[in-house]
Amino acid sequence: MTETLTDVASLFAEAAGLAASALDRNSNRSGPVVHRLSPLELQESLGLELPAKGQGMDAALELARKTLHYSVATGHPRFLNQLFGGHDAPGILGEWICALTNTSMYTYEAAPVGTVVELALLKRMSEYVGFECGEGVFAPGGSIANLMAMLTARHHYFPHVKHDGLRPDDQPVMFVSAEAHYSIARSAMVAGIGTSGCIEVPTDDVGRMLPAELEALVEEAIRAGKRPFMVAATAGTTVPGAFDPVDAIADIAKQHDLWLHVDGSYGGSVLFSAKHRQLLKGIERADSVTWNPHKMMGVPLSCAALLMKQPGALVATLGMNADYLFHADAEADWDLGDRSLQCGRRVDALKLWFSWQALGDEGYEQRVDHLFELAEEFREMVRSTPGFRLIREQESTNVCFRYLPEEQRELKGQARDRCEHEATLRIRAIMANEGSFLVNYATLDGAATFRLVASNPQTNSEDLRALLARIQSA
Ligand code: ABU
Repeated sequence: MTETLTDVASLFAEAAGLAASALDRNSNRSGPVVHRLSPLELQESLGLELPAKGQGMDAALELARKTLHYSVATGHPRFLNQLFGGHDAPGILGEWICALTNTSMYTYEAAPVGTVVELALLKRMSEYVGFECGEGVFAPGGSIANLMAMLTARHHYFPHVKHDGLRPDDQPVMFVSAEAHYSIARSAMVAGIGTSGCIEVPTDDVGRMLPAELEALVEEAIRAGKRPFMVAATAGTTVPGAFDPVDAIADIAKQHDLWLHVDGSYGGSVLFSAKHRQLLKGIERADSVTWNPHKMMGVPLSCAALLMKQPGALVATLGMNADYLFHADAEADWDLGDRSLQCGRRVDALKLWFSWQALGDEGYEQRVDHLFELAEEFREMVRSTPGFRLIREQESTNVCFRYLPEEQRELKGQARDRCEHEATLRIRAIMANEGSFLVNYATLDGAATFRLVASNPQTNSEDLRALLARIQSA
């Protein structure tokens, strides 16, 4: 296939039109969130055979149309399913430029703009956390950022592991709330600590780690001959959006010489909000923090950062000094490659840079405050609508609730829970199949529970009322 400049120019002119219509779909609230097909139907509709003979650029445009048609409109105001939502046009432009520049973040030489932009963003985010001379690195998501934090903590207390591996008498254990993200236990598995060395700390009735339980478990582990080395607090748990009491946990970490990590993948963005920032009180006492701008800040996926209090800790842990790539030249200090678990790495910082320039700190603060207000408005609707009840009462952008159909309202206790469980599963499936709303669910207190996430500032009262009405009618 020969590619002429005109072909490329017309491809991207068409693509710009497609992008505009895709974003337009997000303002049509009565249109579907998804044109849902079964996996087999979707395979058929997409036509997945790969041709022996190239089909030219028009084929790419046709694939773009199909991809957009069958993809979930995650920017739609009735997509309430994940910890992200909405769309961010400057961020999308940043993502395009990332693809156009097609480079990798290991060296300043290969990615000069990405390097200085990433460093500037890490500095600003560190300032928000309260790390005076902090540093960090961007990661492909919160899970990998949490893993790098755990490896760094392990290196701090067990530096011999880098070369020799764990010794039988090391016995490292770490602590995390029972409602934390599964990536922490998986990181313990990858780091050689084992999932049994990832000790779950009980939570209170809104899902926050109980510091007294943490202290008791740390002491119990010491008595059992283990070496507690880390506690991971969560700022914004995945299901109810709970914020662990970081300040109280930091006291225990200090007393027992534990590395304190805060998984703020979801809730880190609350640092922008003067009104809600107290939820993260004490975060500046952490040794490391994960913060994903692709969640509450609405930056396109994936955009996640690991922030470290101690400069140099990441390179000490992960650095491999591959001299064919990292040359000892005048710019070597600018190379970010040895801070990361990855070698090839996308320039995810660009889209955050574009987005932050467009919105500013104030724009993010307004966004975060608005999402909290939206969630509270929905909580009030749930409280005041017969048949609905909240399963967690708390300050968060997540709302966990269940519905009991009218003819079952006499039920109590476990019978009521069972009925609500069935209703959640069946009603959710109806809405997902018709594409009217996508709202996720999780098991809370033993029964399936809707988890609505206020993640898109375009979602409004009309959408929230329509959701309750659709749940009732379904
Ligand atoms: N990384 C956790 C995301 C899960 C969710 O969006 O619900």
